[in-house]
Amino acid sequence: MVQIATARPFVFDFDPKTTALIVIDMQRDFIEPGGFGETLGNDVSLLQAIVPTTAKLLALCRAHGLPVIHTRECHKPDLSDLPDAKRDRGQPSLRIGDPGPMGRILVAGEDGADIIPQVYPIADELVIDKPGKGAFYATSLADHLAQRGIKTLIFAGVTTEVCVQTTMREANDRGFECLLIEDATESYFPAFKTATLDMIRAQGAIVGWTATYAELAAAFN
Ligand code: TIU
Repeated sequence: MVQIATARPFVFDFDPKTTALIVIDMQRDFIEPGGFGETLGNDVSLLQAIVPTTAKLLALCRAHGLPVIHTRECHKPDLSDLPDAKRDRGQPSLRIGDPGPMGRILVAGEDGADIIPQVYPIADELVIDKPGKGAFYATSLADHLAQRGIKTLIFAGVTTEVCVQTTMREANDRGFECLLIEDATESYFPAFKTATLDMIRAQGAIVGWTATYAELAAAFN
């Protein structure tokens, strides 16, 4: 067992043999200018701060043999998996499926929907394309984790209060122990990140635990 004695709200133990890293939606569409995040009116440069730490987290987990799963929020080219409610929500400058500078916004196979090079999947790492904010909705993720006997999930990615928190809550309801790496997740709204970390670990880790990359790395030694 690996133990992070200083995790929040209290000590976090996990068995590396039944633990996977899940990196949520580190896509150009959210992190680079001209993509979905910017069409929603956000300053995407805020998310770039976590890229080096997320890359280190990937290297750490790969070195210790943890399975790595990447997710991408995107839709089929015919948009058959895009609900009208999601397409029509708000007043973005470009809607999902519209052509943008990195290809069609949030569409599978387009440059913008792909993962940024710094944290790109390697070898046989699973990449889950998901039409929703949560990675369990309408995907094979639950079956994949069950087949591999995974009980604990370490979370990273963007954005903290949208796709990361939604997926973490889905996982928590399915019986997984969940740890979010604080400096490998980011929001367009710093106050929302702080609030999300607080609400995840409140009430005795009601959704899960949080720790920094350095705390996780130290625990492996
Ligand atoms: N808008 C926002 O903060 N996030 C998303 O739309 N998707 C993800 O979080 N991946």
